[in-house]
Amino acid sequence: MKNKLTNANFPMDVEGRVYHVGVKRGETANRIITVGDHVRARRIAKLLDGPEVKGRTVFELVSQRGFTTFTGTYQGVPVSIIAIGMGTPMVDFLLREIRACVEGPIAIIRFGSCGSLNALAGCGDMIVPSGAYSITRNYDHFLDGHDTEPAYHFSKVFDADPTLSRLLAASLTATLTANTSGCKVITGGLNATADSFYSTQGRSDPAFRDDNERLVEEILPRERPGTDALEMETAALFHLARCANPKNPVRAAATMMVFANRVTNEFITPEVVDLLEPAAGKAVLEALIKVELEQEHPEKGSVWE
Ligand code: R1P
Ligand code: URA
Repeated sequence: MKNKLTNANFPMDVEGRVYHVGVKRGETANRIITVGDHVRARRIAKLLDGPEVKGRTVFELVSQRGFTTFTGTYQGVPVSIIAIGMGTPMVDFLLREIRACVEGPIAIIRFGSCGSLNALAGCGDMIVPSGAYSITRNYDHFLDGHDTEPAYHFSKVFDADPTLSRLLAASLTATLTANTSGCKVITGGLNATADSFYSTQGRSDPAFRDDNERLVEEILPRERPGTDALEMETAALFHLARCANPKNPVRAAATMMVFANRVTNEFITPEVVDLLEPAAGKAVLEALIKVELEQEHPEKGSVWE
């Protein structure tokens, strides 16, 4: 951060740039795709309208805290693609700080990767969950005398926006059937958002005590049947969208590429990712521009005008 910050409650610099994402008003659109990986974000940004449409290149900003924002138009509609890195705190930074920079309703789609718990969702398939919940490690369980407490906590389910999810599933089905061989789109199940790639996703690691041997195969299917995907951000997004002030709503949906199949223990190859990411990215953009948003407020002097 180059400039002095004002307001300790919600820090911004003198230009109005938010503290972690680094953007200011006019640099992010009401329609947003969020991903973990900045390489994926750049791949999707390549699909945005070129200078021949608006006479300017796509806006790009890498913040000091590792958020990468691209803003431009897709088929003439303003959109932003924002890479946030990994984990639920990054979702919290993203949504709160973008909210402070965007007037009116927000539509946001997370386009991530996941581990699949569904034998029918193999590596290279896409999942569109109807809702998401969190799995968090109960630190107390690991204290002496507390091991009768459960080691992992399951939240209740937070729903995806049904309209945005339907548009997303339809767009993925249409685009991927045309572009990639044999990719399936799995809808209607749940997504589990874990606070670790390792312990809370049931991966064994002899270097640490995790008490997670029964987590994925036994406890999770009993606690939350119908779970298709395990990843690290979506429940935070759906939860915070639900908590948004209804005067300024946030509509959130998600799709995940299956990178790991936890039933068969397979991992996706880089060649399949190279094929899938741009094709699915295009489908996500197409769903995002279709959703109706009341009172979209184009900022004066915004980077897409
Ligand atoms: C773990 O490898 C990361 O991959 C998944 C998880 O949610 C976690 O962020 O999503 P992204 O590929 O979007 O980062
Ligand atoms: N992302 C995750 O969080 N878990 C996986 O197994 C694969 C991708």
